[in-house]
Amino acid sequence: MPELVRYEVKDRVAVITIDNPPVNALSPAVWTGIDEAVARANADPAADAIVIIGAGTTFIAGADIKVFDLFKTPHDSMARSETTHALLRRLEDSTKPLVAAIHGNALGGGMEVAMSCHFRVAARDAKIGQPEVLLGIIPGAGGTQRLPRLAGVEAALKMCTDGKAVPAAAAKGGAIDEIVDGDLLTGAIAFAARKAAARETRKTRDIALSGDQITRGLAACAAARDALAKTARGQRAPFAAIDAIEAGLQLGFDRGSVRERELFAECVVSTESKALRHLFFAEREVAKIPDVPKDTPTLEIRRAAVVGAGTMGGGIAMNYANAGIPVLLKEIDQAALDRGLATIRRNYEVSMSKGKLTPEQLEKTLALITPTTSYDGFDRVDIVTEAVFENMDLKKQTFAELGRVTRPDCILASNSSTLDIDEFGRASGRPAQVLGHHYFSPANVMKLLEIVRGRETGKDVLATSLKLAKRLGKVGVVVGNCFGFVANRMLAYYMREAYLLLEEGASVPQIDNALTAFGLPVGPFGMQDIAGIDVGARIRQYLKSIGKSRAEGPQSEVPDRLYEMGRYGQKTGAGWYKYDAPGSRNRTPDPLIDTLAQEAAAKRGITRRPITDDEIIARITTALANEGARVLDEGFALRAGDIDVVYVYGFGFPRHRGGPMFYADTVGLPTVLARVKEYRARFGDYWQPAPLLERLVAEGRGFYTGAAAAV
Ligand code: T1G
Repeated sequence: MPELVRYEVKDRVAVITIDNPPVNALSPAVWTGIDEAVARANADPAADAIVIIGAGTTFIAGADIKVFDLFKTPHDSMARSETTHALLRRLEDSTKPLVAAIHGNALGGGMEVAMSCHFRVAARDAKIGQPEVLLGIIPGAGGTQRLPRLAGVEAALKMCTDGKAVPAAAAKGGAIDEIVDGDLLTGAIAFAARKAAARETRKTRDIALSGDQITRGLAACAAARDALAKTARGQRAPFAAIDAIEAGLQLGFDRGSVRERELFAECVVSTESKALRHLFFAEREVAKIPDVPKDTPTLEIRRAAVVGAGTMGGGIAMNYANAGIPVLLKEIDQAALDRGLATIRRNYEVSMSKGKLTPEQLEKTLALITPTTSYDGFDRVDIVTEAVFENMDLKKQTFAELGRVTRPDCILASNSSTLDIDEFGRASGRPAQVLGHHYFSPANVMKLLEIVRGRETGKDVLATSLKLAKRLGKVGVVVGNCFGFVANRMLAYYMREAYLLLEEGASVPQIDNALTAFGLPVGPFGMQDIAGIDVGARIRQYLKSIGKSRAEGPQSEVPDRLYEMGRYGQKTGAGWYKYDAPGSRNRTPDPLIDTLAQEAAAKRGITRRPITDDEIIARITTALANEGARVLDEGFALRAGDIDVVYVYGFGFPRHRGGPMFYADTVGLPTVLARVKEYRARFGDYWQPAPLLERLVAEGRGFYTGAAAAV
């Protein structure tokens, strides 16, 4: 059994090293090890002071998140928290100076251990933070009580409600006492020895807050609550963090700590926290491809190229330039190229106006994008992303050309959102180098990258794509090659239900508002007006031409009528909504849509009726889960978690609901299946339960749980 907590004495300073790779998480054994080691140091005549440090690349990155699944009731959590709080008080009561030496990250429980030490020194590039709200919990080891005393109430509120890590150097003079340049352990031992010589210790819990600090702190709590009311709708944890900090200000450290434990216990057993913890691990699982070993060799990406400078092509080129990778941007003619470049410059100017970019940085980044109307230089790039019109013949022609003008080991990726990647592989003559890199609009903003695996795509090409996704700041998810892959294949069912609910009696604003209240950033109709109604219409036309449709069941005529009217959405000033002007985001509902819906309903012999928001959510989430079960069963997604990550990053499915598959588990698969059957009886046989859904219910299981009972 490797020693998780090591003890040695150096220059009369006891050095306690936490060694629990990969991130020194606080498992129960680590907690106990720290407790025993500090007690040992206090009793050790050879030591005048104590340093706690992490082995490897980081200090302690928090409690072991997996442990929280053991808490079935708030009581389970309370018992554990009382033990932890008592342990941290013992650290604080150390009679010898106790110093935390921080490198890498001190996060969550790691930061709370550090704050229970008397002093904290850190490497200049270290980070500290309380990211618990990102897991649907709050700091549960005294962080909401000690951080305000060290960093001030305002800073503590920000760190505990947005969960973002802050540079240790920026916290100097507050939570951090000294920045160490050079060897951290040497610097920490010297610092500790100085404190020992001065017989200096300091209990964070005894740092008193003045009346004025408390008054200003309470006002800051109220202001933080108001601000969060807009940004954290439907979530509990950020507000619970404020409640705990406020309790500390009003009741003092000890009773504030009790309130913290109660609030933590409430949060840790919540569905919100289970959903966010699920996503924490699901986001890390997506990078693991069973048949692509971790040590699969990857290709170095030094230069790139993009074919097509439209909305998507331009955004993709920006991703490469933002990552410092020189990129050729090709268009068929100068006019199209100039339009594409103008959009790119406008996007960067918007970032500059928001202070995200300096003029120098703008010009430096733009200089990495080389516009061209020829394939000159394509023989020197490591990857090409094709982003031309979503048309099979045009794309096959492009891949044939790319197969001729690029190096044999060059990766050829397509940004197609629906079409057969293997066709492009065949057209290029080297299918092993071909795969899909499906970005989401706007490509320079949305974090999801669907990496579509073709029948012959090489493992090195897949491994390279996953690594590249991280480098471009994207979350890469490997999916199979079926029509619409994972994201758009399931989206077709989401949109089918939205259109049918409209025909049956709901309105565009009602449906969109129901989904935004559920937690999505935008509803189906607002989303289509942003992406363009024409994009969907052209895909439907292509499918019609090959005798297919995107989703079984009735195809509403309303979106095609809008297309025929030239109402493509924001870009034309009208779509599902009316806009102040083409390109404007200011929208108003348009009664014309209700007329079109009534006409479509009449043609299909439907009697329109009042529809509740609950039915809207139930129909849409059931359609997503049912089709998701098919995608999983057919092997086009490796794990249910991959589907959740696709929807959270591709469409903004609310994180605190865990994604469509996790959400289905919270509803309970027996209920989801019953709904599919109810809808089949009410609306038609196009509602067919996915075989996997039926199997899981029959076996009493969920997508994630052993038991099918609601999570
Ligand atoms: N618990 C368990 N496993 C963890 C973990 C943790 N806290 N942190 C990371 N891992 C695993 C992760 O799943 C992955 O596993 C591997 O470590 C490497 O992680 C009491 C209640 C530190 C910034 O929220 O943000 O303390 O996939 O791929 O990109 O009040 O990990 O290899 O099998 O992310 O270098 C609060 C969570 C906990 C920080 C490093 N702490 N971790 O990023 O590596 S709650 C957090 C991170 C708490 C207290 C409360 C990041 C990182 P595998 P990785 P990375």
